[in-house]
Amino acid sequence: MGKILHIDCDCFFAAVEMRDHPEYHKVPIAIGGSRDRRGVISTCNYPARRFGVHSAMATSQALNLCPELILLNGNMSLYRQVSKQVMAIISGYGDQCQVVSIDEAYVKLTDDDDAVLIARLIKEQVKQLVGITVSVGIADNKFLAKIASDWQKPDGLYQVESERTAEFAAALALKKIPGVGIKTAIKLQQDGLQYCQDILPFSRADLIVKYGRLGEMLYQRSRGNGSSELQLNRQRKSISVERTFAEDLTSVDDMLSALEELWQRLKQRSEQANIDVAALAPFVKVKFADFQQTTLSNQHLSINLKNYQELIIQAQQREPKAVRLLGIGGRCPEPLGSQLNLDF
Ligand code: TTP
Ligand code: MG
Repeated sequence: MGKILHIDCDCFFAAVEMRDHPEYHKVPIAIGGSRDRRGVISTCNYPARRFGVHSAMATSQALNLCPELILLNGNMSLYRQVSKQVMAIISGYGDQCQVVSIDEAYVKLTDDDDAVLIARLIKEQVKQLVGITVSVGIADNKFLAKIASDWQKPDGLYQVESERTAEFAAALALKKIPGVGIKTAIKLQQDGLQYCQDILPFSRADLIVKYGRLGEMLYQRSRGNGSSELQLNRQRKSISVERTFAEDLTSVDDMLSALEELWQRLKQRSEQANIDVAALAPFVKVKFADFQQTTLSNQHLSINLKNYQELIIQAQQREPKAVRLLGIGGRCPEPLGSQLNLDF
């Protein structure tokens, strides 16, 4: 069976900054919003991690933990460009390559490939041509390959050999399984379940009765089972965010202030998914108090806050009714695959 490689860049945004600013090499740096504006940390380099700073932490907390932390705004278009270079190198090593986010991808190898050699070549080439390090995991499926790439970060290379799969999986903490979030992990721990080996004594049926779909997932992952099918050339047709309000919005002003929050979320989500919204056309979705729904879009507009404001004002004028849900998003203005390459 061909091996799966999972490649993940080390402290990606921070690594690009360190590459371009050698003076940041040994000092703690982070990319994130400012403390005054209640910003959060996108990521930080490894010196900063030693202070306990991590992604998604409030900037104020990060600065408390590490007062000398150098905080940078970040440069998304540069990171996207670097991401493309990394992905171009990776995709040269396997016919099947699935880009999962801005800094990670899977490659499926054939039986004849030497997985360790290819992993080393990818690491070397990214280091030489792009100037950052990646960590690579090798295993029989995507789940274990992803765990393995994290095993010896940074600049890591770790293989879970087929014959060691069961043993390796059994020793994993349940919270390491993608899809088991912190809340779920705490709930499982309260039930006396902390490691994959704690799941093994239970039958599949018992786990499903007790935990539903999570139970099925736990049954499979604790045995080291996972998919090795790559989703190829997945092109994102659209991206959107929406919110249902506890109390209906009754004025345009209410809608416009709700829009601000949606706009922040849309930007964040598209950045995380590495989608360039500049290539998409904006749309707004409005559901009224009577559950009637309308969608407004404009193929000729680009995505920015001002254009969403205009679409919302138009939607309100079309149906001046109270609003229970507001959504904004972007979709491909052209038929897929014609001119656009969304890289995702
Ligand atoms: P990750 O691969 O999760 O993190 P990382 O590359 O910074 O660090 P690691 O060495 O542990 O892999 O995410 C990739 C990039 O995505 C990261 O550099 C910044 C961005 N990001 C956010 O903006 N917010 C987040 O909460 C996370 C997790 C990542
Ligand atoms: Mg990473």
